[in-house]
Formats: sequence, structure tokens, C-alpha cells
Amino acid sequence: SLLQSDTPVSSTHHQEKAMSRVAIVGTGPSGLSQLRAFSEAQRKGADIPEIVCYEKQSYWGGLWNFTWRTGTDEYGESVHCSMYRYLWSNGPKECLEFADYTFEEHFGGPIPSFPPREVLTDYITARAAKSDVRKYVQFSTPVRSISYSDSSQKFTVTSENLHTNTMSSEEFDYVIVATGHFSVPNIPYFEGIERFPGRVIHAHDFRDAQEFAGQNVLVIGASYSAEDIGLQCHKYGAKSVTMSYRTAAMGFKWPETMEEHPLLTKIEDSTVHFKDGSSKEVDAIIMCTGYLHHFPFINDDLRLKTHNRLNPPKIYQGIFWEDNPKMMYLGMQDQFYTLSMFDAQAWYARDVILGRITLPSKEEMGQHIAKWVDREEKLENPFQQIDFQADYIRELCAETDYPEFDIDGTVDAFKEWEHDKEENILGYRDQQFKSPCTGTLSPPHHTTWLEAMDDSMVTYFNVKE
Ligand code: FAD
Ligand code: NA7
Repeated sequence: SLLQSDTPVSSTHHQEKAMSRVAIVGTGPSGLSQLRAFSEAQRKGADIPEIVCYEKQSYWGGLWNFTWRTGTDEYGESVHCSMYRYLWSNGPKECLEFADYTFEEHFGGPIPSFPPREVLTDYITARAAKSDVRKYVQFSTPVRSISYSDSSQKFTVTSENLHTNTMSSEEFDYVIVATGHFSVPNIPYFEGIERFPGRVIHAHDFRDAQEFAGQNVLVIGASYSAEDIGLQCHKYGAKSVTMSYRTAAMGFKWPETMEEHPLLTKIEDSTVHFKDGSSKEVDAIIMCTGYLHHFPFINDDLRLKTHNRLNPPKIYQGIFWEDNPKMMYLGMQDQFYTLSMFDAQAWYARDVILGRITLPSKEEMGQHIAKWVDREEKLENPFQQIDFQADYIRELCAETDYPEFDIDGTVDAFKEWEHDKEENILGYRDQQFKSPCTGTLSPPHHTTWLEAMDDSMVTYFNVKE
């Protein structure tokens, strides 16, 4: 047997598992975590199942794989990317660090805490490239349908090869959906918007803040996208940025040309009216109104239906579809934690497939889900939400061989980050944090975020502007 003695499966079990087939859908950070988890098990001597990984884009990286395109791509597929030029990490990189591949290992030394997109993309994709997992991936191959047959006990996954324009179907024992949930925009209607004379876009299609230089911009929404796109527009020369919230204002100490109003009630020509009775003439509207969990390719009986929340319903341990736990989801949570959470999930999912972790009865899974849903519903503030997601990750990591990292330290860092944002929303990215893996304090960046207009990796590492 190729199995090491630390792999507690019987030899009959082993033969059965060795023949099983796993489909992974998506090669964003979550799908790459899953590929890494399997390759690490194999590196340590385990037999792993046969893997087929489907990716709709022509390369991996998911949202981090930047494109100038909006709308549809060269094949008529909807563009996945929601990122934009000049995007810098919006949380300390220490809170997302891979415990088995540190920033110091990748970059040959410590780097500042809030890197730009290109630098993070380099880090995310390099680990995959070093894991010898490219061989499993079929690029330019969107999955068109996923169904399960009770009689054969197998999934059928149908995909399309965009190069050859051909469809094919294969059978699997397990399916892991890692297709992300920040790509299909949620676009509400506001009275009079159809007669607004300027640009109306959703954050998903926002690519370059310079487009809005000199303009009065309306941003609708009050979460991460509204905050960051509002700041981007300010940084690259918008005349004013008016932000409109539905539930609660973000309440940061905005610069003079930025302000928050409650939700708009109607738009008359280029004038926007707000609930507080005020109004503002604007040149452009950017809807930062969030995204839909949209999985039209998954059969109804297997499909996760949720809004953006920390604890989506009906998935045990945030992964296993309650009605059929051989169907798994990664990364479907609202995210404080990202890369390390995806790793925690991927290692756990892998160990269930390898037979190292046994899932409890359907009834026990249901009770466990209910307990976490109940706890989530009682959360009152971001600190409690951070603790909640950290506890979730702790529970997953306790069951696998994912390398230990200082989860308490990341909780402290997140809370400090929240505090830094309250203090100075234009300067929070200039702070330094300690790695939860190596303990090293990050160096300061050579240029403050507000002054760093060029986000390229070359400038980031070499030149003071
Ligand atoms: P994705 O990155 O969305 O990857 C999903 C993959 O699945 C894609 O490659 C897609 O092409 C593929 N796919 C989709 N449908 C199909 C199909 N039918 N068939 C085959 N393949 C398919 N996180 C951070 O940690 N730091 C940040 O600074 C940060 N900034 C962000 C900024 C923006 C604007 C957004 C939208 C998100 C940001 N995030 C950030 C959070 C982000 O969700 C995660 O970093 C991460 O990209 C999620 O990984 P994922 O693999 O779950 O999903
Ligand atoms: P989020 O975090 O899901 O936030 C969506 C925001 O959109 C939130 O403020 C919502 O208001 C608001 N929203 C949703 N529907 C409406 C309507 N109908 N009217 C007004 N406002 C609305 O998405 P983001 O894009 O900000 O962030 C996603 C990821 O991108 C995140 O992980 C970042 O790292 C980057 P609510 O507060 O619910 O009233």
C-alpha cells in the first residue's frame, strides 16, 4: 500500500477510495486550495482519488485573474472578474496567509501588510504552480450542469469545451463547487434611473477610477465595495463622492468631498433625492449593491440558495450539502477570512473524501447546522462576526493536518484593523501587522496608500514614486 500508517483507513476502504472520482468546479483561491490539499496528501504518501477540475476562464486565479473586459468574454461567457485597477488588499494580508506557504517563503522576505492585487495574485497562483496540479485542470471549460442519480449513486457533470464548442459529460462520486459568489451582480431598481443621463454601472463592471475624475459620483451601498470604490474615485480625482445606504451608514471619517446619505428615493434627470430630504446632482451612478449566489448549472435539489452571510444554511460545516454530503461547497460564506478559511475547508473536505473524517448522521448534521445558524443570527457587531468566523476555522483545522497558525493573532489583527479604519479610512492600509505563521512584523511600504498611484508589482517592490 502507498498509504502511510497515519492514514486510518482499511485496505478494502482504500481500494474503494482509490477508484473514486472527484470533480472540482472553479480554480479561484477556493478550488486551488482543494487541489493543494489533495497534492499535499499525496506528497505525504496517501493515495488520492482521480480528480478532474473544470475552469471556465482560460487561466486560474478566479476573481484575482484581472481582465479589462466587462459583460461577456470572447466566447460569449459572462465575465467572472469583479476586480479593478489599483485594487489593494482591503484587509491585512496576515489574516489570509497560507499556513503551508508563507509570504516570506514566497517573496524571500517579509513584505508590507496591504499589497496590491498583482502581488496577491502572484502569491495565490505560485503555490498552485508549485503543487503540480495543473495536470488536473481543464481551462476554458465551464460546467453546464450537475445532477445526481440515486440509482447509480453518481453525479453527472456536463461541461463545454469553449475551444472546440463541444459538450461532454462525466460521472463522479463527489463534486466540489468552488465557483465563488462575487461575480453575478445584484442590481436593484430606483425610480427614474432609466432617464438618468450619465453612466450607470454595477461594481462588477467597475475597472478604472480615472474614468470618474472630475465627476460627481453616486455610490449606492454601504459595504466593502461601496467603501473601496468610493475611496478609489476620491483618490483618482472625483469631484465628489456621495454614498447612499439602505440599512446603516458606514460612518467613517470621510474626506471633505465624500459624504453619506440614507437611501435614494428617486432620480429626476441627473438629480438624486434621498430619504433625508436632501438631493444631489450627479454625473455617474455606481451600484455597490452586492452579488447573487447564482448557480444555474446546479440541479435544483443540490443547489445552495442563500444571500451573502457568514453561515449559509443547509451546508454542514459550511461545506457539505445537507441532503447529499457528497456534494460540497467551498468559500460560499461572507468573508472576513479568505485564503486560510478556504484551506481549512479544503483540507476538511479532502479528509472526508479520503475517509479520514467520518461525517455524522443526517440528524446530527442538521442539529450542528441549526446551532451555527442560531449563533450567527445573534451576532451584533463586526467583532462578534470575526470571532464567529475564527471559531469556525478553528473547528475545521482541529480535525486535519493543516499546519497550525496563530488564529488568535489573526482575530486581534482583524479587530485592530477595524479600529484603524475608524481612526483613518485613508490611512488604514499603511499599518503593519505580524504574521500568524512566522511571527515577523511586516515592514512599512515605501509609499502611503493614498500617494501610491501605480499598483504594479514592479513599482511595489522596487521604486519609490
Ligand atoms: P472566485 O475567486 O470567484 O473563483 C471562482 C472560479 O470559478 C473562477 O475562476 C470562475 O471562473 C470559476 N467558475 C465560475 N463558474 C464556473 C463554471 N460554471 N464552470 C467552471 N468554472 C466556473 N479577498 C481578500 O482576501 N482580499 C481582498 O483584498 C479581496 N478583495 C476583493 C475585492 C473584490 C472586488 C471582490 C469581489 C472580492 C475580494 N476578495 C478579497 C474576496 C474574494 O472572494 C476571495 O479573495 C476569493 O477570490 C474567493 O475565491 P473563490 O475561489 O471562492 O471564488
Ligand atoms: P456585500 O458585502 O454583500 O454588500 C452589499 C451592499 O449592498 C450592502 O451594503 C447592502 O445594504 C447593499 N444593498 C443590497 N441591496 C440593496 C438595495 N436594494 N438597495 C440599497 N442597497 C443595497 O457586497 P460588496 O460588493 O460590498 O462586497 C463583496 C466583496 O467584495 C467583499 O468580500 C469585499 O472584500 C469585496 P445592506 O447593508 O444590506 O442594507
